[in-house]
Amino acid sequence: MEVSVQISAILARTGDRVIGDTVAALEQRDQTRRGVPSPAERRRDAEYLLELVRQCLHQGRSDPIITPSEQLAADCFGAGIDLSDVQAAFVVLEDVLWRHLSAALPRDQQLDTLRLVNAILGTGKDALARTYVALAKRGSGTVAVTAHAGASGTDGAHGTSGTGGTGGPVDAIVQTAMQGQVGIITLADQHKRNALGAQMAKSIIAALESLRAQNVRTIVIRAAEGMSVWSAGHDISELPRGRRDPLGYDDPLEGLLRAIRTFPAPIVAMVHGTVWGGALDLVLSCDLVTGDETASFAITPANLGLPYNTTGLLHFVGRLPLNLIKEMFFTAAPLDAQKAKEWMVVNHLVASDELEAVTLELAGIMATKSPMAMAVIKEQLRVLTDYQPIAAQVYERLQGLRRQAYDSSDYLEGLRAFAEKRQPIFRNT
Ligand code: KGJ
Repeated sequence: MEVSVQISAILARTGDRVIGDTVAALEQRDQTRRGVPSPAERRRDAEYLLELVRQCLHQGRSDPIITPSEQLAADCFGAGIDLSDVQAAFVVLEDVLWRHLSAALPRDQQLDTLRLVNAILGTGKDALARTYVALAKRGSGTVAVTAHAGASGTDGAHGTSGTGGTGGPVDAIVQTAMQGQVGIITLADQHKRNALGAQMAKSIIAALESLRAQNVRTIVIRAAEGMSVWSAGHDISELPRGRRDPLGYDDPLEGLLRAIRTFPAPIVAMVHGTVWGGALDLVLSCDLVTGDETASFAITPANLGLPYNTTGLLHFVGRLPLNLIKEMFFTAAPLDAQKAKEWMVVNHLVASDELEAVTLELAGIMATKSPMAMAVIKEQLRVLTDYQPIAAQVYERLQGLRRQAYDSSDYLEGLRAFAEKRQPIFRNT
């Protein structure tokens, strides 16, 4: 039986107890506070939230929880209620549901169930946090918020976004979940092999913002289960066709790299599968890397005739030995998992079936450490490795050399060859 159907059946039997336990846990949590909701109000809220979870399970998607969560955030913001208080009901219900469901389900279905429940309530929490933060930024209680991909949200701040206008983690290209204080960002664009185009980059940035609003302590970035490509790198179809810097400051991938490097908490790249081009820049921009035997890493601008940007090269220089950087850039050949371990591209190389557990354990340890100390150390290390003072004249010379390359016929040939699925023929013109 499908897990969501089975969960619905369990909820039909235990729904009342779930609500009772949720109300009791919230009451206990708020014993010392003043102005808290009455038990009847709590019961009504828990019933409402559980009903939304039921609707999501029924429809096999998490959209039904988005709009009500946005509305809830707007109501609470208007009433001056703290974001963490609003989120408490989601967090507590997640916990209570998990206890009830794991007691009623066989062991082999527990992980899928946990993921499903986390995904649904995570979407609700995302929508809640996104709306609340947007309202707080604008200082008003009236703002239209939309959660769907491609639609314009507040300040461009989408939480999870999907392809083709379907929002919510069940079918979104970027999904977020919280496990304790560890945030998990899952890249799930199987169709484009998690290529890092504008939509994907914006969605990951929005996911970071949403997790930040939930006081995340550590983040894990991973590809969706079953994917053999972690990420195919920059979306090549979105690269400019000559006469414009392909990796300029405003390129969405560049913005994403900055968001990761400046995020004030450790980010772990958990790599199962192959990593290509700009995705390697992303992996190296994360603070730690874990991987399994399927992990491989390639940096491929030489296949496209693309002049990599100086900031990007600095990311590599700050992280890897120069001879390895040169071999990887000049051959564009993937570095296999074992070599990646030897060259310290990955901190931990483990078997596939241990990767998630090892990564979450590592993230969990960091989540218990001082957030302030970690944030400042991360920023110090970034500043120490990101900046290389060069004279304006020297930088302009490098830009001029790069311009010759991206204005060349070879660059266009590289892009054409990729689109036509053939080897490029470079003529050095
Ligand atoms: N950009 C845009 N579309 C992509 C990309 C990409 N990077 N990678 C894959 N796709 C599209 C393909 O065109 C296919 O579209 C679909 O995803 C599945 O790919 O033909 P369509 O279905 O419309 P494919 O090749 O059929 O999948 P696999 O056989 O599983 O191979 C996966 C690979 C990742 C090995 C393969 O797609 C590949 O080699 N992709 C390009 C990898 C790469 O060199 N990326 C680096 C891009 N360059 C950079 O990031 C940068 C910054 N750079 O400086 O070079």
